[in-house]
Amino acid sequence: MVAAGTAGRGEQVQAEAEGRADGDSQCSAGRTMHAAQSTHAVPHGSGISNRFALRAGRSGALRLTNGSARRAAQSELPLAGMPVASSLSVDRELFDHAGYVVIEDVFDPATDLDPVVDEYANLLDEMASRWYAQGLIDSTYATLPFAERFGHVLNDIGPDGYRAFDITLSSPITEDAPIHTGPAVFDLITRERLLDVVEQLVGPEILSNPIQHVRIKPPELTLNDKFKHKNTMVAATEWHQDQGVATIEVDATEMLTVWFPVFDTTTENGCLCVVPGSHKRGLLLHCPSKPGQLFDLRIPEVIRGSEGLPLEMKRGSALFMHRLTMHSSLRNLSPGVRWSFDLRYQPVGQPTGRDWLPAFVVRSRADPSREVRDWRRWADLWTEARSVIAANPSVQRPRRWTGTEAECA
Ligand SMILES: O=C(O)CCC(=O)C(=O)O
Repeated sequence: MVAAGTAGRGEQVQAEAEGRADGDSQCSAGRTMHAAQSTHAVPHGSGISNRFALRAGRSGALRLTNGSARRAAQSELPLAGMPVASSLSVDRELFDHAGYVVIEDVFDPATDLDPVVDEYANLLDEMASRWYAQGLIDSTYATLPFAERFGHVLNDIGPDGYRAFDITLSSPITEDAPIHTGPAVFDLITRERLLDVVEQLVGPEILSNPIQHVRIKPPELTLNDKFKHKNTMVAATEWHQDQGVATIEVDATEMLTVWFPVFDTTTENGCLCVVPGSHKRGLLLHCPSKPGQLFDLRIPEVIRGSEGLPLEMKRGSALFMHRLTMHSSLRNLSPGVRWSFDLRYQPVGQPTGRDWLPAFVVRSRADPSREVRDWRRWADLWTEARSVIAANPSVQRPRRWTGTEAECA
């Protein structure tokens, strides 16, 4: 554990997050992944010149550190070894081929991410004080570093306590259901550089889809049995497609997932895994969990079949992913926190798949006056929706899967 005296809160939490632990580091989507990914070389005659400096990340994913990777995407490189780009300009062909792209330096750590870390440190302080005063937790754990403190507070309060930190409303949605809607989070959702990338994939009229989460995962070892493997906000996530977790109305919506780490994510601390090209398989069956099972919703092994690629990602980078790309995440076996946001965007005017929750216009080239620019207005949208749902819970509709399908037995 490192706690640099002069470091900002972001640097301190990053320092806490560093370190290694042994454990399951495979993105097995039914079987083990390619062992040879880290040895991929640029094939002879691939047309990739020195302009495209290639280096292998620790995950083995090839990173294209400069400019377009179209030629690689078209055929010459294996799907498992791509695509990461440092330019904000999206190569649409590459995205359409792989079903995702990672872009580096979308966020500036100091100006974009550190304020979020501070906002959450304050929120943790506030919640710990409140719950302690209510006799719900044993201590405020005020002297502990963020990751440890978060783990202790969660252990005492239980899985429901996580809802106070998440950026969406989860069931049961009552008049006082907790949610976090702070200015630093709003600034992330509406960050211009991020929207510049989203616009290339979604078009110029962009809606923020309310299917969004923050996942602050303490070291798995610090969580007690109330949590273990039971909550995808703090534990690993099973294989799924984002279209599969929304209602059926979302099927025609060009929903884009944007996932980004607040601190570097690694195979040790639970990075995301994807199956490149899997969006071309269409929507796959998802099985809801049965009583006693430790997951929420997943594509059964008999259907998923393919191998996954771990996407280790740097602080500041962002993953842009097709709604049908199969993905999951690994367990956090590191001694530090694994922290990410997953947001979704779509063209204005299409259903969100959770139409009882508030969507808002983040960018409108045609009529910028439609954009919500004040975080307080955004927060109000959530409290207004909460009142409507609390008064009439039937506005919420179930997801499409029943679990009675043969593959879910
Ligand atoms: O961050 C994770 O653990 C999972 C994220 C995810 O599944 C998603 O964004 O849809």
